Amino acid sequence: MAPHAALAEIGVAYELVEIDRETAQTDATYRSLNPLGVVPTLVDGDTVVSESAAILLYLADRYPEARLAPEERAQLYRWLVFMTNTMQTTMLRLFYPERYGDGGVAAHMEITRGEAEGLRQAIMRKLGLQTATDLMRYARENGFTFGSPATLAASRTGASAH
Ligand SMILES: N[C@@H](CCC(=O)N[C@@H](CS)C(=O)NCC(=O)O)C(=O)O
Repeated sequence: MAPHAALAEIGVAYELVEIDRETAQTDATYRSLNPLGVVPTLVDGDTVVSESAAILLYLADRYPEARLAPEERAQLYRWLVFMTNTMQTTMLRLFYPERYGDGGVAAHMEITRGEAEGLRQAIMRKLGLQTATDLMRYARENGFTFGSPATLAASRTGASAH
């Protein structure tokens, strides 16, 4: 919804494609754009961006004349990250409680572990990588530092599995 509102505010022409949950989860074409099978995804020519916060930052950079982002970026980053890291994850638990089980702590941990492993596999598959060593090579070749969020996200979970 936020990326949609941002596009409307920018005033650029766009096509809104509604994707239902079932399609997002099962359609191979959609999953090639968004490996987790969730919405939203922005396709802008050859550029594909998922994650609402990333889409908003991308649009702010792409259309500076729309002044979506303040000059002073620190508070923008803070609130965007808070919304997607903290607020959104809490809301997802509210919207999809069944995903977290009703069988106590052990069952909850098992579900969460499976979810973390699913995320790790989706990242590695999307990047075409197998091992943590491949990931380090990928990071080096693409100009990511070890501290960049993408590298950290994949390596945190990846390192323990390889
Ligand atoms: N962190 C992602 C979360 C994406 C997300 O979970 N989207 C929800 C809709 S708000 C979704 O597609 N849910 C369907 C599902 O999880 O099956 C983002 O900000 O884009």
